[in-house]
Amino acid sequence: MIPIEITQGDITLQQTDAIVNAANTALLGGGGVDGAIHRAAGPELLEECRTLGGCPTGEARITKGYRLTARYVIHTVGPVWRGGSRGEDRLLQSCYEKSLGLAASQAIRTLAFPSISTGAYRFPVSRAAGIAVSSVRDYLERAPVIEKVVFVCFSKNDYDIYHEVLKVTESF
Ligand code: AR6
Repeated sequence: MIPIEITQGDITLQQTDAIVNAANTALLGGGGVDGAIHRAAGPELLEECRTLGGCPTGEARITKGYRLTARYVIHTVGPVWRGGSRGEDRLLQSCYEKSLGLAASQAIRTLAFPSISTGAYRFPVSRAAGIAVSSVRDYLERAPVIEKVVFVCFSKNDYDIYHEVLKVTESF
């Protein structure tokens, strides 16, 4: 059984070792989940982010979690949706893989993801959920060092979509 869970709520309240932030290339905060994580972690998070020099789309960087319960924040930059033929799927998959790779290298055992790129960056949520679930599943099969991944959906609608995707892929 692959250890993937889906929950509805606020990712800043997760009790996992690390939470993933859907950031932008500057890594200096923003709206949506990025804003919520920076508010909850406190100003030291921005200070550390300033030392990182940004992050390209599809890559990930790690910082401490400061006032969060999570000990680490993994910042990844999802693609802006531009119709689907500009490498968006591959870049989104890379966000999940790079985040998991960083987590594994830091001995992080439990990790929570938001629905990367599906807010301000307008990636269609069903398509993004399919990529999220298959990327995480493939990675966990190859690298079982991660014990649990939680997808934290902000809305009930997103929660239902992720659930459906997980159910469909589990039956294969
Ligand atoms: N917990 C979990 N999910 C959340 C939370 C929260 N507290 N708040 C929002 N979401 P978005 P993106 C959901 O826009 O599309 C930022 O300004 C939200 O409902 O946060 O990757 C960055 O700085 C949606 O389902 O990220 C970038 O500039 C999901 O998180 C840009 O937005 C992602 O929405 C990144 O855009």
